[in-house]
Amino acid sequence: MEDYEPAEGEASRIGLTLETYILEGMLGRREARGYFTSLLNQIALAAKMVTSRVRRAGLVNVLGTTGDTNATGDTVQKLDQEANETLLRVLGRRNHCAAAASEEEEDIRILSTADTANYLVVFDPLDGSSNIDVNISIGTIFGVYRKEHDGPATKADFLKPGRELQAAGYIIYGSSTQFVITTGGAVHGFTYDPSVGEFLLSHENIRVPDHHPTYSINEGNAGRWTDGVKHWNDWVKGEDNAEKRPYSLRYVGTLVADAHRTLLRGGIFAYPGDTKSPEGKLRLLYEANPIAFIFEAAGGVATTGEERILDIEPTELHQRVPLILGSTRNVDEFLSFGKK
Ligand code: P6P
Repeated sequence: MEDYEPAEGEASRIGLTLETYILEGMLGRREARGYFTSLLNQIALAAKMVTSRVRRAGLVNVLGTTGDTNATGDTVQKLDQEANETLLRVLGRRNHCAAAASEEEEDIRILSTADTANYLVVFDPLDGSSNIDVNISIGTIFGVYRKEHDGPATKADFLKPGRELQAAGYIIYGSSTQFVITTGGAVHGFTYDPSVGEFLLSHENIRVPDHHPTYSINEGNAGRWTDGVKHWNDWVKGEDNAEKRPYSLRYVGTLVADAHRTLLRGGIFAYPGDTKSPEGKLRLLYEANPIAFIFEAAGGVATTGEERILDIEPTELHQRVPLILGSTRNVDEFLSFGKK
C-alpha cells in the first residue's frame, strides 16, 4: 500500500480537510475511492457529532452514569451510551458497514446486509469515560476490517488479528479535538476547527521517536506487578544522568490520551498483566489492536510483553490483553527486565 507522495512542488498539505484527504486517496489507498472512502467519512462525521456533545458535557444533562454496566462490567456513563448510539446510527447509513463490535455492546450489531456492505468496524465509543465528569481528556478508538465473504457478518468475522486491519484511528477530545488515522502507511493527525466544522491536517506523517525519558503506568498497581515489571519500574526511577534517568512519569488514565502523548513525543505506556489481572485490563479488539496498528505504522512497537499485539488470534469480542507500547528503545528496556 504505497503512501501518497505530493507532486513535485506541491504546496504543503497542512490545513487540508480530512474529507479531502480521504476523498483524494491521500491516506495511501488510491484504489479504494468508493465504499471505504465513504465509511471513513462517516466515522469523521460521527467524530464531529460526538465532539459537539463532549464539549458541552458540563452544560447538557449528560454527565453522570446511567446506572447500567456494559459488556465488560464497566459502569456506563451517559455520554458512553450517546457516543455508542451515534456511531452505530451513522455507520448504519449508506450500507458500507456490515456490522460493528463496540465496547458498549454485548454482541456484534448487524448494520447492513446489502452487497455493498464490505466492511466491519470495531470501536470503543468513549475511552476513558470515567474521566468525563472531571473534564480530563477522553477519546474514541476505531478499527476497520474488510468482510471477506458474501452474506451477513458474523461474530467470527471480528475474531481477526489486528494485522488485518484496513484502517485504524482515534479521536482525542483534549484541549483540542484531534483525529489520528492510518491505513497502514503514514499516520496523520487532523485538528478540529469548530469555526468551520472541519478536521484540518495538522500533523502530517507522524513518527514515534525511538526513545524518550517518559514512562506511563498506573503505579497504584505496583504491589501486583511481576518481579520483572517491578525491577523495570525501579530502574526507570534510578539516577543516571547519561541515560536521563529518572524518567518522568505521565499517566492520564485514558488510553487515548496516554497513547497520543507517547505517539507524538515517544516514551513508553504499559498496562501489563499482574497477579490480580493476568491478562491486564485493556481490550484487544477495540483498544489495543487499533492503537497498536497506529504505533507500528508510525515506527513504534506494541506488545503483550511476550508477543506482538497485532499477531494475537482473538477468541472473544471483549477479551483483555496486556499492552506495552511506545518507542522501540523504551519498549526494549522494558522487555530486558523480562517476566522474572
Ligand atoms: P486504570 C479507561 O477506563 C481505560 O479503559 C483506559 O482508557 C485507560 O488506559 C485504563 O482504563 C486506565 O485504567 O486502572 O489505570 O484506571
